[in-house]
Amino acid sequence: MVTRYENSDQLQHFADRIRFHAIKAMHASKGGHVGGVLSLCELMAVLYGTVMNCDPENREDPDRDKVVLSKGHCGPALYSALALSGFFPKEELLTLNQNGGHLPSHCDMNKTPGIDMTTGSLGQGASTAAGMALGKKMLGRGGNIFLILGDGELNEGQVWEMAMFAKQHRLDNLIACVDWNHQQLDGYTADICDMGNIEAIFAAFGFEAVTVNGHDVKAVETAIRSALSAKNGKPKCIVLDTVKGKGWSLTEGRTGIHHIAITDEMMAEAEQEFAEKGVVNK
Ligand SMILES: Cc1ncc(C[n+]2csc(CCOP(=O)(O)OP(=O)(O)O)c2C)c(N)n1
Repeated sequence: MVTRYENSDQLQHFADRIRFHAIKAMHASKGGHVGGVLSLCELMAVLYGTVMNCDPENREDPDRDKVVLSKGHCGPALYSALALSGFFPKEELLTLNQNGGHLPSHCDMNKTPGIDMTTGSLGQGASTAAGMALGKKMLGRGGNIFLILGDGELNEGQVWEMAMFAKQHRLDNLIACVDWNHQQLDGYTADICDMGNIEAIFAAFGFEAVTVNGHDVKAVETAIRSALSAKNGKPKCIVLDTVKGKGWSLTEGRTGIHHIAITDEMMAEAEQEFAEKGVVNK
């Protein structure tokens, strides 16, 4: 049975462990999408640590919850959460992006235990998630689909085709979580193609939408539980106000950290920083 975390301190500690092991994995693979991985860790902790009905022992349950990480370049955050939840040994995290391994840089449902949809081409996970949510409805199945989008990804028109579809089909089992870390590949989202008020746009498309501090595990959990309880025919959107590179002093809030190499020296600094939080190799 997967570990359930009962209070905010435990959930935050789980988020810190997810963060540290994701950094270790990206160091082993000589680099990764560090910024967008680290902004996701509190969401991952809340999903796998408390709210989701999903664990290694019920993978075949057709009524379980599923995750579509549409910003699939941030796979290491999800891999770290899965490994620490018992889907595969955490030592395998160190095989990230190696030929013949189970952990490609972007998510692949045919390679990694616990990955529910193959992603990486931005926008496409939105459509597959809506299709999965509709499938559950058509088959009379329980469970929910958690779709995780990047704020830069919202520039993809396919996301808004999904939004129209989700409203039309009354997909109240679809919860879109937007990692609003304010940056995309090469700059601030507001400078490249500003989406304005993300919550308001999703609301205009017929979603029940809310914005919360994406690094406050209690706020994230409350928003998700509220979304799960409102079976009113409306798809849900939770905009997570986050910081790119969160939780590591070398990257938090900086620019130019979308994809970086992690040197041995940087890793040594991370080991020390996370040891001070009580999070090394646990
Ligand atoms: C269709 C498509 N175009 C371009 C890319 C290359 N790409 C990878 S990440 C990224 C930026 C995504 O920004 P955002 O969604 O904000 O992600 P985050 O900042 O959280 O990493 C781009 C353009 C891609 N993966 N898919």
